[in-house]
Amino acid sequence: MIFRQLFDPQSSTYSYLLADAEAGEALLIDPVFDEAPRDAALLRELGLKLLYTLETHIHADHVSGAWNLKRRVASRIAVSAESGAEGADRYLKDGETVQFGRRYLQVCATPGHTKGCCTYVLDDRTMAFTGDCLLIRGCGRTDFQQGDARAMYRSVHERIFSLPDSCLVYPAHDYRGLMVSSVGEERRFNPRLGGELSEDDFVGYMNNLGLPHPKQMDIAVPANLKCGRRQGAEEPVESPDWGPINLTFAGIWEVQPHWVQEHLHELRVIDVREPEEYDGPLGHIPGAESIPLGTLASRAGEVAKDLPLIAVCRAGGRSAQATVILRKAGIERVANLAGGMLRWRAQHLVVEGNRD
Ligand SMILES: N[C@@H](CCC(=O)N[C@@H](CS)C(=O)NCC(=O)O)C(=O)O
Ligand SMILES: [Fe+2]
Repeated sequence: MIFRQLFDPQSSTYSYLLADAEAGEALLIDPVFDEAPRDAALLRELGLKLLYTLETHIHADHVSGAWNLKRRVASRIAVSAESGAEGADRYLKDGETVQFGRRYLQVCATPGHTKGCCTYVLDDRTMAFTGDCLLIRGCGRTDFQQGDARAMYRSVHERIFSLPDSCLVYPAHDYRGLMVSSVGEERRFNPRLGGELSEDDFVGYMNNLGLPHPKQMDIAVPANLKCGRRQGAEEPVESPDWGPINLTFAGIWEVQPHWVQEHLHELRVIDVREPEEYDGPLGHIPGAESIPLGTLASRAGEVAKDLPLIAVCRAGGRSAQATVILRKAGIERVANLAGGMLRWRAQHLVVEGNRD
């Protein structure tokens, strides 16, 4: 099984990718709207088909990535039937399972933070995705969105603490950077819900949290009641208009060699290898301008901006850094040639100055 914990620093949200590697099928729990390009890149690079995005609840602090991913990678949207959200492809009920390849998640209703909260438990009960119900040494607040401290106490004790002690707990947020806990650990050490603390102790604690409302609440809740369909975001996916440029999971805008060859006359190619490599055995792309990487930052001003720029090096590493330098210099239409001259040559594309 493939498992990735992904973090959105703006809202301190964790998203979780689970996939059956052999079947190539994936689920993504609690995606974040603005992280959809990153998530789509990871799916593409790992060769995974995203079957469903799943929400643990209607988030109040960030817009869900469910709808944004649906329009990018044609995933379906699953939310709890109790959530009140409209526009989902599937409404989940307690006990139901969501399959990916030969694995599945089981839906476990854990209301309290919101009425429709659920925890997703992996088939072998080794992992539980608790949303904002049980957090690491904490729990979600219960003072808005039909929050109910008594319901939360029961959800945690009856539904989560009844899982094996070794079951790992993965929450939707952590504001201190903690990443994972376990049922046994939280049963003993959770300062609100663990040890001998009673339901009344818990309610007393929760009634005195005194937290300000999340800053994004007025934007997030209405959008999430439409599965993350943000107002004004009706247009197709925003992407560079000058070519088939992909953002990698590493955060680099990249373009494939064949397209570059076919469009050489409408591009400016910057070769950032050393001069002896430019004139070396691999040759260079016809018309490529030689600006070694070490001099690029100081020479970025002399690069003509009339055409989009393609950065090239031997294998695509130094030129990736070149795109970062050029973007920092304010040039937006720039992409890295994937695989560099090595892939260019392997695909028998046109070169000049080569010695073989
Ligand atoms: N400062 C954060 C607050 C986020 C917040 O209130 N988070 C909720 C989950 S949606 C919560 O339950 N927090 C628990 C806590 O902070 O202890 C923001 O403005 O977004
Ligand atoms: Fe929440």
